[in-house]
Amino acid sequence: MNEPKYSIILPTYNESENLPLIIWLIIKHMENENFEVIIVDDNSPDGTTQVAKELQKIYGDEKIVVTGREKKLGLGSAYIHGIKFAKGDFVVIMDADLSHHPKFIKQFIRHQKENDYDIVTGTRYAGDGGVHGWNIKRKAISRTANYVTQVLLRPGVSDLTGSFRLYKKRVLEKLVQSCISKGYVFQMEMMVRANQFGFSVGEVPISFVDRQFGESKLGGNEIFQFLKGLLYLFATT
Ligand SMILES: Nc1nc2c(ncn2[C@@H]2O[C@H](COP(=O)(O)OP(=O)(O)O)[C@@H](O)[C@H]2O)c(=O)[nH]1
Ligand SMILES: *[C@@H]1O[C@H](CO)[C@@H](O)[C@H](O)[C@H]1NC(C)=O
Ligand SMILES: [Mg+2]
Repeated sequence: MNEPKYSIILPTYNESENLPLIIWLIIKHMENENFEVIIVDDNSPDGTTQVAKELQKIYGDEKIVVTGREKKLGLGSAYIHGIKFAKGDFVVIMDADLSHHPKFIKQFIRHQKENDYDIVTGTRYAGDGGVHGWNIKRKAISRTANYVTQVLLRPGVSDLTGSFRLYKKRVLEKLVQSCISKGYVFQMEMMVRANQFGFSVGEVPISFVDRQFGESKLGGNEIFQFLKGLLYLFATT
């Protein structure tokens, strides 16, 4: 096949209720594309790995790759782990909790092709983009994190803390090698570094919908780590 291949990395922790639906939606919306899904599950106590393996039986191990670590080691390192298994020319990173709708992936692909972008990022903060289902506090945290980063680092991208993106694989590899932060600040650092390296970034407005099942892993410590990471980047770039 001459079509480019897309590797979709899905990091999961306690996503057993969401996984069957997100996989079904990906397969539905990636019709006619050459792709694989790489599930990176950190031995979730709710049995996500077992669900992933069942899905692998249904859809085949060409389409669904199941991998992970012994314990919860964080989102940033889950991406790094997943990339090692990616056989595609492009990597799509998205959450598994249905906050990122797979229907947008084809828009990312189309936009990437138009200008040969190195990265296409979903944005909640431009065009028709938006956030649904978050309370005021969570909206404020996200907006503030985004705004403060815009002011301090001027990366030229409207959504810095989102994680729904498409990357050329070699670009993503270079970025993860050069990123030092872990946790939530990682998404933001990736865009700051992309800007430094001169990678081209396209944007596609997305609607982000808060999860219906399971719990968010964002807590006070993540917010503290984000601020620490942001100040570190501000001081060093
Ligand atoms: N493998 C792995 N996945 C994680 C970890 N932390 C979060 N995730 C997954 O990363 C995605 C985003 O996490 P989520 O808790 O929804 O964050 P939020 O949307 O910012 O509240 C989801 O698919 C989670 O299951 C982790 O430590 N390891
Ligand atoms: C994961 O699920 C288990 C029970 O299935 C629960 O005890 C634990 O707190 C959950 N962890 C997170 C981070 O959601
Ligand atoms: Mg979420």
